[in-house]
Amino acid sequence: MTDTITRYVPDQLTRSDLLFALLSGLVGVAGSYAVAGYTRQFVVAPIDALVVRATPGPVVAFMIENVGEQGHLLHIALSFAIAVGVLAGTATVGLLVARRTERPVAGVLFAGLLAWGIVAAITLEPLLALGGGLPVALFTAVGAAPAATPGHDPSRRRALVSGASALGFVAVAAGFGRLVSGGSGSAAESGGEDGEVDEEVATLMTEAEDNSLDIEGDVPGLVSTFEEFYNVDIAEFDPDLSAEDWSLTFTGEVGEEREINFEDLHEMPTERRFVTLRCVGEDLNGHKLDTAVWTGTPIEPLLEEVDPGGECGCAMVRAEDDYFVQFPVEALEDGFLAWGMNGQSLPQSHGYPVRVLIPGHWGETNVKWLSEIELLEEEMDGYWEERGWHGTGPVNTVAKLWSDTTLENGNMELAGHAYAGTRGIERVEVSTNGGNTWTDAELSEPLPGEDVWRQWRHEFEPDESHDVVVRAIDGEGALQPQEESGSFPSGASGWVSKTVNPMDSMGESA
Ligand SMILES: Nc1nc2c(c(=O)[nH]1)N[C@H]1C(S)=C(S)[C@@H](COP(=O)(O)O)O[C@H]1N2
Ligand SMILES: [Mo]
Repeated sequence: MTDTITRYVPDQLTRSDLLFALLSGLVGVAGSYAVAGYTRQFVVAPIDALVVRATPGPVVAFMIENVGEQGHLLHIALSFAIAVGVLAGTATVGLLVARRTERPVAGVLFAGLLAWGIVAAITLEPLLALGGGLPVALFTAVGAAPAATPGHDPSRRRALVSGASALGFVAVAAGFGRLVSGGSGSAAESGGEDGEVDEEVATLMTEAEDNSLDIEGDVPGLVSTFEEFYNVDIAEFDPDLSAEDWSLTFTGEVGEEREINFEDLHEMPTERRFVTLRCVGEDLNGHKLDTAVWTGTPIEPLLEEVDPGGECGCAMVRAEDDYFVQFPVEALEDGFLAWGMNGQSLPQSHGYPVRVLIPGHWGETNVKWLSEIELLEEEMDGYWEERGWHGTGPVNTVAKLWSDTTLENGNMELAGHAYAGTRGIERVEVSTNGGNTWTDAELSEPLPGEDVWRQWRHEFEPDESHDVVVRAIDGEGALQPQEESGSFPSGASGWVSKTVNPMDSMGESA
């Protein structure tokens, strides 16, 4: 007979403590997701931004060229792991405090406060940070609760039950978080949902449809839909801005600093323009090339008002996601501040509420979530240039071979788009014999605007297999260079080629 039941409180961390710490980290991240959704207020978001910024340039370039879109998955997985690790760390410290002071409550409070503080500090959302802090405190409490009897260690059963409830919590939190981010009515959903397309845009969209060639194969039209339009972001989490709070400042070497808001912008003369964007990082025959009808206002009058100075005649354009790119004021003067896309407000992923469009230059100059235009004294590297890219200049000329299809009449149809920035496209030539002879392809009528792609199509009677090559001639009469290079650092070059066979009629282009 024992007279008293002494409580068994180890003062070292046990293996099950570490398990509880890990569970705490998991539920902390899940809790943060439950209240914030997949937004910038989610604890993983700022960590991901840091990871992205800390990744060395050559690694980023390698990922873009070789891993492509899946590269995002890698850094987001790493960021998740870091978030779980950090919150598990706070629980570990809490459990240590509980053991050492023999006061579980102190440990739990410590862990909860620390977790809340860290989430609040990195997301700058003290209230939403409770979503991360409370679950950590809860699971630390379960882990810190003293076992009832010596010798009989119930931690295993407790761990099992807690593990199961943690999983349950994560699942519920995930469902809830999806509701929050899906139903927040944030800018993410504003594109395409805020009503009527104005008449001028509608006319342009109709013109684009009328000009589109009759292509049997799977080739996008002359205007890309929101779903089709490619996306390149430095961060996984887009800034979630409101038009009312948005402003643009002109700073640095200016005669007069100036700040304009969304209303000011709308009072400027409004224009609608077709503009094509192409990413310097895309493969030669890749699909990071798209066109929209944009609504906005020219930058030049605004620039004139601030009276830009500075030795280099160059500007750093900055954005709310800490993106920055530097290029000549001369290019900026031709630019456009856009708040509309295909007749809707900009979707969040394309820069809501305001983005820059620079005609004829690589995609990276088209700054989304614009915040500041700084006139510089001397040239500085932008975000991508720091990572070795040369992507601020004019685009390379390219003719894409996006489809080869055997038609019902037995003929073969080749089709795609061609783009040369502000030089324009004058001709697309197709060879079906490996470049021995060339034929002009059918071209879509040019759309209004100085920076718009064209569609091309070519139909021929195939024998067996054909080595198809396509090349464009730009509006200045220059032939698309034949010399091949990868996209890094200054854009892919060469002629797109593919062996096509009428037998495998469903053939897809390389
Ligand atoms: N603020 C910001 N602007 C940005 C980027 C970015 O990551 N952040 N990416 C740039 C790059 S590399 C390209 S190719 C285009 C892509 O624009 P889209 O996502 O609207 O197609 O935006 C450019 N503007
Ligand atoms: Mo890009």
